[in-house]
Amino acid sequence: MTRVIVLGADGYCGWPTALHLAAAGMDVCAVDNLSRRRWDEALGIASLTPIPSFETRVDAWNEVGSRPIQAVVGDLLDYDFLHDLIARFQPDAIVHFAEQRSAPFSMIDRLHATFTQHNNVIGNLNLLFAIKEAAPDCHLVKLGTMGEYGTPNIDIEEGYIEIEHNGRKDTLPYPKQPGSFYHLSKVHDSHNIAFTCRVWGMRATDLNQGVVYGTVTKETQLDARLVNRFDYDDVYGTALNRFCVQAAAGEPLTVYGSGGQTRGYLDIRDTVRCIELAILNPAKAGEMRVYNQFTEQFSVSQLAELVVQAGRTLETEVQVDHLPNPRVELEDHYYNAKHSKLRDLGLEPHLLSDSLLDSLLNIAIEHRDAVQSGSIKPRVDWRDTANKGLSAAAALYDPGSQGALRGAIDDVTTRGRQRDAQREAVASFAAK
Ligand code: NAD
Ligand code: USQ
Repeated sequence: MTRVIVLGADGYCGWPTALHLAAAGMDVCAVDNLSRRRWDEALGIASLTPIPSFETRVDAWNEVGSRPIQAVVGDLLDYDFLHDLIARFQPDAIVHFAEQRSAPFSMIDRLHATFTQHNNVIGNLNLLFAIKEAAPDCHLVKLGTMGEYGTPNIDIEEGYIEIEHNGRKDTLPYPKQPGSFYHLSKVHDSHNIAFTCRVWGMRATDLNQGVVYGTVTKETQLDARLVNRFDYDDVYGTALNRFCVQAAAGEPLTVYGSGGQTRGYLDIRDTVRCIELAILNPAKAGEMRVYNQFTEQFSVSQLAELVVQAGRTLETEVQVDHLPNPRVELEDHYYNAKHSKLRDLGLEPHLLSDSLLDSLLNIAIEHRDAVQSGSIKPRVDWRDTANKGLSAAAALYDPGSQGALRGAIDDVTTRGRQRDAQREAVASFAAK
């Protein structure tokens, strides 16, 4: 039986992945520090779909799912917790989703930038040490991002590129030109992982995922309490999901700048399958594999046009606004990224179709009364080092403690009695 720890299992990608892996017959331990729920509160934003507590959704799965999962609340920044978890559970694979993943969040101000890099880089580094010390043969499946590469004027390869220079050739990591302090944190993670593969013989797969859309998977549909989050706000909402909610709420679509920004996109149902495929086909000892995890490329304007068309079939008139771009990014550029390796392993993509767009729009329409109109317009300007509108969130941070969100997550992570309860939970799961 394959034993898997899913880190970040209360999140948008982690939750449906934990369920999917359990349904596929794996022993799943779902871990999260629940910090994302706190960040949402601090920013005054919320998932469009009403997600129950972590405990409630896990209980619901254990009632209706084909194979139960175990849940543990814990923080990757707490090394003792992480080491203990891995030592006791002895996973074959660890899927690492547990990072601060919003580019706009990381660009709010200095505190959000330092917090993002601290949480992501140190959390990932702790994980590498814990795997090496407690389960060195375990396969790390790490979520990276297509945004690590930026938008170069040449084809993007899957992780590595053969270069000829002054008559000599080598295969080297593909150059990185990330577009935010968040995307930079992923580049730092990739370097740390590659180094430990080289030096300690770790086995790792870095999945450079594109922008994910959709919210429903086979497993989340089984019960209303299993509903996945659906972010549409300016900080955590991603392009297509945002556009569907904007259309449902009768707001114009927020295309930034001219809209020629092109990225790789994939359906959440393909995210969960890609993770399964990576686990079923592990990297070799000492190998740092890189797969580009997306299925289709679109420009932002193309996505907006698709939503306008889908609106027509639902008799909803959709307007498109071209807003001054709050980000610093190329709006008219070459983009051709390779993405065949997951297909070669057996991925059968769910391509963006009219029916998917209709169903996404219908979910958005069903919940449109919950849309907070103040969360739609972009509030984070890449050129500003102190984006005032969101400074309330900074009250959660303790500037004296390396930017970590200590105060706000103390009550849900590994302090005092809770740490003991966690150890018991891990021990009882490991004993099963
Ligand atoms: P999310 O914010 O919905 O989920 C991340 C989860 O990790 C949250 O539940 C959060 O509480 C948890 N977490 C964060 N820091 C933690 C820590 N230190 N210890 C324990 N738990 C912690 O994000 P998501 O959209 O599910 O993204 C998951 C991963 O996939 C991220 O690494 C992200 O960079 C990557 N990714 C996401 C997308 C996308 O479109 N959503 C695209 C490409 C890559
Ligand atoms: N955009 C708009 N209007 C919007 C929102 C976004 O025009 O209302 C544009 C952005 O300017 C950008 C593109 O759409 O050019 C994608 O933006 P996004 O917010 O959908 O995605 P991004 O910030 O890149 O981040 C998301 C996830 C992140 C993941 C990344 C994959 O939040 O975790 O790493 O997608 S990738 O883009 O491939 O790097």
